[in-house]
Amino acid sequence: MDAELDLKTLNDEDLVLQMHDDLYDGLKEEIAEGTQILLDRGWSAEKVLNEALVAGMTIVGIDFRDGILFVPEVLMSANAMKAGMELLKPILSASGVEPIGKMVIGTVKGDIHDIGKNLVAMMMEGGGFEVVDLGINNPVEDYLAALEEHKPNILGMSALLTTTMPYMKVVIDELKERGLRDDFIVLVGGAPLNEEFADAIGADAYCRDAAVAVETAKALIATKRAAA
Ligand code: B1M
Repeated sequence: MDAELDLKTLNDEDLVLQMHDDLYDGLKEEIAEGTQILLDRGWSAEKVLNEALVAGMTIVGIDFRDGILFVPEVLMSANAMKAGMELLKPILSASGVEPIGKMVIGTVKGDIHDIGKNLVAMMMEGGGFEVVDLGINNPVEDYLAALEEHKPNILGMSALLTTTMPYMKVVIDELKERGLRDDFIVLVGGAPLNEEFADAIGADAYCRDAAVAVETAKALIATKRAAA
């Protein structure tokens, strides 16, 4: 008979490994508990995020690619990851300073992946930006309406599929067509993208991860303000 494992009894290293297993198994409550234990032990939110959650999701991604895990299981892993992220959100998004700029961000049409986009939104808030999150599966009309309504400095787009990443160009081309392209800094990100792709579609920059998104946003806003 299996005795229930008390996560608190594990040392940091074993707890992180256990969390990778729990993420793989889609165990939401255990992931929330493990996240809280690491925070209580003095781990920074970034360290918990990268070493326990993102690293665990990378293992899930490999087995998903190799046909060992399927959509329902990966959805459970994603939900477990979100339970951990909920606890990190207040820490990552606390900046306490006047917003230095505004960003509208959304995952493009046809794409429902939102974990990375949510992380970018949290880290941007933590970096002092106001963020308007459009969620997933956004057609060009949604981006245009949000840009019109919120008048941000930055448009951020996320895509996780090779089949949906070209849609970013549809959005940028529409901005050009309407003479609006230069009104916004356009940042793009998502696992299948790279710098050449961002250049080819006419974005201002590709952001490898959420931390790079914050740095890039700050740098490009400063340059734009200096030039104005
Ligand atoms: Co999807 N999926 N998925 N999936 N899924 C991938 C992306 C895949 C690489 C898995 C694989 O085969 N190894 C593969 C894509 C292959 C390809 O196109 N080349 C894939 C596939 C094929 C699919 C389906 C087609 C599967 C199917 O139905 N047969 C399907 C498509 C659904 C759709 O969108 N229409 C599908 C579905 C799903 C789930 C619903 C089950 C679930 C999503 C749940 C959710 O998001 N709520 C899911 C998941 C979880 C994944 C993996 C395993 C993990 C993605 C993730 O959350 N990573 C993924 C494998 C992988 O990427 N390793 C996979 C963690 C996250 C923190 O990283 O999203 O890269 P990431 O975000 C980073 C950076 O990329 C960057 O910063 C983030 C934080 O550091 N970033 C930005 C992201 N967006 C940014 C925007 C910016 C800046 C930076 O704007 C400024």
